[in-house]
Amino acid sequence: MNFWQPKIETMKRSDLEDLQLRRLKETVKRAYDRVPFYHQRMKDLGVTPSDVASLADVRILPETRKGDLRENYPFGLFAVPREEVVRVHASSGTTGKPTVVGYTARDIETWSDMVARDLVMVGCTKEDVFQNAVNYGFFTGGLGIHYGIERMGAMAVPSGTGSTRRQIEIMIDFGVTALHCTPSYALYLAETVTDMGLADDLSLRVGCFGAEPWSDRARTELEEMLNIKAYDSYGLSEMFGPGVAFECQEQNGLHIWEDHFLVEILDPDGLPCAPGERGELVLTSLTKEAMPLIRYHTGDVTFMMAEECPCGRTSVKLHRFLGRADDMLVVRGINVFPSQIEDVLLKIPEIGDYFQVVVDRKRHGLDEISIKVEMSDRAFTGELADLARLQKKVEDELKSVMKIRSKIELVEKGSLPRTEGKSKKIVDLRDL
Ligand code: DLL
Repeated sequence: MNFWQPKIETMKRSDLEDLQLRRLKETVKRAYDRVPFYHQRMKDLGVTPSDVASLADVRILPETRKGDLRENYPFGLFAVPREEVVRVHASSGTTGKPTVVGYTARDIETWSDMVARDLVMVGCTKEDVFQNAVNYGFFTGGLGIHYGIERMGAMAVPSGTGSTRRQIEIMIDFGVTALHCTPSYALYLAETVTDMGLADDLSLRVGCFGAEPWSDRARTELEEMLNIKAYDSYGLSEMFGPGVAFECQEQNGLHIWEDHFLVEILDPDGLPCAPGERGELVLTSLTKEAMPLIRYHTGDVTFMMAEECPCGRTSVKLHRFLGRADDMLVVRGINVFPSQIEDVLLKIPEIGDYFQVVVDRKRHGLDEISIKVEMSDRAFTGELADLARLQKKVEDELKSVMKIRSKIELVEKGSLPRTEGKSKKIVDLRDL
C-alpha cells in the first residue's frame, strides 16, 4: 500500500478525534488572541476559547464566509506578524477585491506534506516525471502541487499553461508519467494529442485533475484517450489550496485530511447533515498558523460517505462535488442548477463534452436560457433532419427536468472556447 504519512493516514478514529480536539482548541485560542475579527465575533456570541470542550462544540463558534476575507483585505485575518508570513496567494474572484491568503514557513511544510500524501496515495513514486500544467502565480494550484511533487521526490516539470502543442512535445520528450491540470484543460490536451496522432507516444499513467467540477463521463474519456487512471483533486485557497481532499485508488470518494480540517456538512438552515445527505461543506482549519479560519463556508455541495475505505485510510470520504451552493440561477423565478443541465446533456450520447449556458434578458423583459452544445464526432452526419431531431430531443429532455424551455444551439465539435484553467460554463448577460 502507498502511504506518505502512514501513522496519520491510518490512525484509529478515536485517536484522530483526540488530535482534532486538541488542535481545534489551539486554533480557536490562536484566532481569539490574535485576530481582532474573530475576537469580536466570539465576543458578540458570548463564547471564549475555554467553552470548546468537545468537537461538537464547533457549532457554538462563529462562521466565516468569503465576504469576511474581502472585508479584511488584504492581511486583516492574519494571525502572525508580517515577518512570519513567507508567502501569499490570492484568488481574483468574479467581483470586487481579491481574497488574499497567507502562509508561514510551517504552513508551507504542512501543505507540501498534504499534497505529497495525495500523490503517493494515487501511486506516484520518485520514479515519476510529473508535469504540472496549471498557472504558477497567485493561483494555488501551481506552487501548491509543485511543492508536493518535490516533497515526495518525483521529478517536477513546471510547464505551467500555454502552448498546448509544446506541452505535448515536452510530455513525449521527457517521458512524463503523471499530469496535473484542470479537467477542462486535460480534455483539450487529450483532443489535441489525438488530432496530432501522438496519443500512443505518451508514457502517462496517472492524471490528477481538479479546481473545478468534472463528470464521471469526462473521467472515462480522459482515461481512455490518455491511457491513464484519472483522480479527482479538491481544494481551495482559503484552506491552503489543492490537496485538501483527494481520491484514492478506489476512485470512489475523496479522502479529506481530518488531521488538518474539521469537517461539517450543513443544510441551508445551518443544521448538520447525516452521512449521505447533501449539504454545504464547511471547514475549520486545525493546523494553519498564518490564517486560521473557523467554520469557513466553502459554497461547495457534497455529502459524507459513511462506509470504510478498502484502502485502509481512516479519514472520512466526501462524494465528488455536486456543484456550488451559490451557483443557482434564477430564471423566470425558477431555480436552475448548471449541474442539472450537465446531467441531462451527459446522458445524450450524440452530445460532446462542451457546453455553454447563456442567460440573457430580452427587450420584453423575459429571461431566456440558450445553450450552445457541441456535438460528438459520431453524431455529426451533416443531415439537417438529423440535426433538427437532435435539437428537439435535447430541448425536450431539458424542459422535462428544468420546467422551462431553453433554446439549444448545436455547434460543431471544437467551436466552443477551450481553456487552460477553470472553464466558464455559465455566461449571465443579465444586468441583475
Ligand atoms: O482551485 C485549488 C485547487 C487547485 C484545487 C488545483 C485542485 C487543483 P480556488 O481557486 O480557491 O482553489 O478555488 C476553489 O474551486 O471552492 C470549488 O468550488 C472549486 N473546486 C476545486 N476543486 C474542485 C473539484 C483551487 N475537484 C474552488 N471539484 C472550490 C469541484 C472544485 N470543484
